[in-house]
Amino acid sequence: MNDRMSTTELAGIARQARWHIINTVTTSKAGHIGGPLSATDLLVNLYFRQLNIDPENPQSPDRDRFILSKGHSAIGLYSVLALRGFFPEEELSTFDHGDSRLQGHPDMKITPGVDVSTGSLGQGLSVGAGIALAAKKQGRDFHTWVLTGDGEMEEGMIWETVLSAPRYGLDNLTLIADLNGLQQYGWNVAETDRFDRSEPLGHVDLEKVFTGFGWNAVTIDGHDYEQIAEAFDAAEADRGKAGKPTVILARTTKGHGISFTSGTYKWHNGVATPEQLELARQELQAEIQAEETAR
Ligand SMILES: Cc1ncc(C[n+]2csc(CCOP(=O)(O)OP(=O)(O)O)c2C)c(N)n1
Ligand SMILES: [Mg+2]
Repeated sequence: MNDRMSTTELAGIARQARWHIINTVTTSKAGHIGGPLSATDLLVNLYFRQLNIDPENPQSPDRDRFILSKGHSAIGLYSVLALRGFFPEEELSTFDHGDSRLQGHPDMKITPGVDVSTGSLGQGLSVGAGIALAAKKQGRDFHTWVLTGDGEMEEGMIWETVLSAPRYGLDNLTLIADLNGLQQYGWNVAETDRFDRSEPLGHVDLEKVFTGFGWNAVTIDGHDYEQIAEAFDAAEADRGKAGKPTVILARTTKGHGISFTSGTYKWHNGVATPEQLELARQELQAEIQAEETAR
């Protein structure tokens, strides 16, 4: 959005989105929770502050593009798209039904606002690089953003694009890495601890690696709205100038925003009990009330 929203307003939207995520997955009785919740603040800042998009005209050729490469977090994207006006919020209750426009993984052919179909991890960055390269060739001035998971970044295809994107000077491409330190289970490192929770990329100095490959790299707290805004603005300001792509290494917490889903691989996916759903509602609602009192 060009008329920029305040941090307080954005945080309020994020709480609504988080409620939609857990409530929708509970209603549909299937879906992912932890990945959508770790990415919510990044998605809200993109869709309500950064992207040049028009919900009334989702196919505009010069719109900014967004690729949710970690497609299993679809309900996070759908919640934000609904709040942004791409389709009615009530439609979220059809999530993952056979005849719904809101499938378990994003489908660009049926869902307004979805630019690329994803779900098979590892592919979104190369698609984003292709779109960014095409934009350069066609002289179009828009930005392409890609969001990956940290487990996803174990996929080799990611690194093929990390290697090649600087070669094409793709300063119109920004990768946001959702570094929540967890994936579906963990690594099978020992029989006694099948679900080792070590970070997928915890042993890697990602800033050094990306910089070495020729990228701009910045590390932020992916739940801090000032840091998110600053990193997004800087990446966008580089378009047409820097001659290299940017990676935003966003440190996040899986399941962020709800006490019992926060910081555990066990809520990678799952369905809340009625008691858990009520607790989540109270926590998100309580925060909304506290914020309103503070205004
Ligand atoms: C190619 C591929 N392999 C496996 C899966 C199954 N899968 C879905 S989510 C997931 C874990 C992803 O972890 P991460 O990228 O860290 O995502 P997040 O923590 O943000 O949920 C896996 C293995 C998949 N969708 N695609
Ligand atoms: Mg992860």
